Order: sequence, then C-alpha cells, then structure tokens
Amino acid sequence: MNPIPAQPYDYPLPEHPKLALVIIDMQRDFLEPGGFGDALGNDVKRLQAIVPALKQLLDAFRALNLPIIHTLEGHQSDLSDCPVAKQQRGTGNLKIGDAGPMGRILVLGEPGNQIIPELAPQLDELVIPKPGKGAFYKTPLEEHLRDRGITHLLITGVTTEVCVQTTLREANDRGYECLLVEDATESYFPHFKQATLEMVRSQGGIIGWTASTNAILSALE
Ligand code: C5J
Repeated sequence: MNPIPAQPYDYPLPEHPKLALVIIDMQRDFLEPGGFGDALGNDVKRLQAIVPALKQLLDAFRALNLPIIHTLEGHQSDLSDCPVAKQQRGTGNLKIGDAGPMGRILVLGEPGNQIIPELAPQLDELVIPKPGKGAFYKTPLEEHLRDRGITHLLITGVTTEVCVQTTLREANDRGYECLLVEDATESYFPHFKQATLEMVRSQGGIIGWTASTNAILSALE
C-alpha cells in the first residue's frame, strides 16, 4: 500500500489487517447540550464539525473490512471505577454520576452515554468502555490489538487534548505507530487542538504523525 502523506514525514502503511481506526468518545455526553461537556461550560457544537470526516473514514474502513474500534468514556452506575478526584473535578453544577437532562452524567448505559447516531457502531465493531481518559487504562484494548496483530492506529475523536492525546501517548509507549487525523479530531479549544497537532509532529514525530482524512482516503484507495 502507498504511504500516507503526513507530517512530519510520510506514514508507512502496513498490510491491511494491521491497520485499525480508533474513534475516541464520540458520545452524546461530549457532543450534545445537557451532557458532561456542556456541564463543564463548553460550546459542544464545535465538536460536530468532525462528524462528516469521521463518517468518510468509517465508510472506507467498513468497505475495506478493516478493524474499527470505538471508545466510550463512562463509569459503572455505583461509580466504583471513578476515583473521587475525578468525580469532584470541575466547577459546574453537574458532576459525574449526577442526574442531568440526558440521564446520569458519564455513567455507562445512560442516554447521554451513547455514541451519536451518525457514527453508531456496527455489530462487528469493538466498543470499549473506558473509565479513564486513556483508552488503555483498565480496558482490554491492548490485548485486543495484540490478538489481531494490529500495529498501526489511526486515532480520531474527542477531545483532542484530553482523551485523544492521552490515548495516543499510551499507544505510542506500547509501540503502536499512531497517526492523528487532523480533521477528524476536535477540541472545545481550537488552540489546544492546534498545539496537540504540533506536539505530535514535533521532534521528527516523537509520538506520531498527523494527516488529513483526504490524504488517508487517497492512500487507501
Ligand atoms: C474529556 C474526553 N474531555 N473524551 N473526555 O473529559 O476527552
């Protein structure tokens, strides 16, 4: 396969089965009014901008029968997997576990804790609930990737500087070749997204690569 034109240099593509699309936390909690992102005082509409690019990537990966992994940030209903420090964080009225307009905030299975309908996972796609910001912390993700021989990850989703960047760094430390998809990740803070893209590409790609959805789609054709 052709390498993907990327920064700071081309991203070499492995054979098909070794490449996975990872979509981080595209859940109502972060993208819709009444959820956790809103409770923290953010303009949640900003994150909707990446949905079309993500849909294009999903369609391409589905057409090529490549692995797709979705994650969902959420906690057990008794909050036994939510450290007190995380629960108490923030200055808004609603905290993790409180009842909000879309059910209990960041609790697994609640209406707000569903992936948005446009990107709903198909039955054969892995959905990893995660109690932390990183997708490797207290989840079976690493075992899943190892079992399938996956070595290369296209990382997308929200928010760029929190769960996306944490996951990318965790993956990089575990030896995965990570490419952050520039127009398929978003933040409530544009300058945080920009800074994250620059951090990833800096120092010769010290923790990975970045590329656009179009560059990826052309290389996958
Ligand atoms: C946050 C996330 N921002 N998915 N979670 O709390 O980035």
